[in-house]
Amino acid sequence: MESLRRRLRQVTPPPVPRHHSSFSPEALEEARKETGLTVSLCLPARNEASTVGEIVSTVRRTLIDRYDIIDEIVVIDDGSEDSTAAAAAEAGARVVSESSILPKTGHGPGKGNALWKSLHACSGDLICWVDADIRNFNEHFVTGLIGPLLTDPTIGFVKGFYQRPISGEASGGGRVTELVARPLISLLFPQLTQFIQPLSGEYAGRREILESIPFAKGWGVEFGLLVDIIEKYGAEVIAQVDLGVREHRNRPLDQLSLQATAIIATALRRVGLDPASINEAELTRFTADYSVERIEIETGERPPMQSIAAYLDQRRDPQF
Ligand SMILES: Nc1nc2c(ncn2[C@@H]2O[C@H](COP(=O)(O)OP(=O)(O)O)[C@@H](O)[C@H]2O)c(=O)[nH]1
Ligand SMILES: [Mg+2]
Repeated sequence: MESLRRRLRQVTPPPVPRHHSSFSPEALEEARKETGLTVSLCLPARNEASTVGEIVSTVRRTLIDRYDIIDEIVVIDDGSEDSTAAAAAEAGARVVSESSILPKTGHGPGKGNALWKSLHACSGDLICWVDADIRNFNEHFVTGLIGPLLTDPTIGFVKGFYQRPISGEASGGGRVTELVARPLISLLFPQLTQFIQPLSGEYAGRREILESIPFAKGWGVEFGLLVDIIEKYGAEVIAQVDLGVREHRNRPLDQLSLQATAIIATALRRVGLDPASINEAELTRFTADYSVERIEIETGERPPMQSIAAYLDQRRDPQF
């Protein structure tokens, strides 16, 4: 483990952060013509009927109808029980259910699993992921994230960061980031310390990179992607972009324990420990009346998409 830490300390730092306003829609339209790159916007969504439609219609109006920047908007719906699918389709997204994508690989819940499957469901050279519960969405979330990829060939992945208000206060959101991710990073993954919001749910990447790394199926996906991309390609391929302020659904503390457990499992796996070998990845919570709750945590991982034959067949198909 000591040698791993020493090796990871030697990585080159990521580039200096940029601001979303440095990527105007006009400049991106131009860059797209020059590069010929296609762009997919993808939203993983589970019961997000109240926000998904507004996000999709904003992107459609501004980055498809007004400017020619995005080729498709894809919503990966995971058995939503509300009207997520209808709201997204009505606003102009292609809605794909998680279970219909690569069915032979099995299906199941988890944001990371939905993102992994989206590599197969989306056609773009660049894929931009945005959470579907953003309440103050504006198209600059997307232009900021794809800007560095369209304008700088040395950049392979772009991580968003922002201020995180909570309960009427300007900051204080991102509790799992402060209490779990930052301590873990400081202790074991110093190569990630320069990432301002390592768990941000908004990021974009080049397909060649995204298909070459594993995806944690659950809440560990953001942590795993950063560690794995740095290890394989170096921190210098990751740009960070300031997206301003982001508001989303804030979870109660007891639900954050589940996310924290999944992130710790992803991190432990990357220092060589299989979390399933410790406690089968459960969160156990006793209450005052001594009743016990055991909640299973998704700690599984999907292999690099480029190892999936059906994916490679589809990519090779000239019709695609
Ligand atoms: N398709 C799919 N999306 C999911 C799943 N779990 C979460 N999401 C979506 O992933 C995004 C982030 O989830 P969210 O609950 O906001 O996580 P938080 O911001 O970390 O509390 C949202 O758009 C969710 O709807 C899932 O199992 N499947
Ligand atoms: Mg959220």
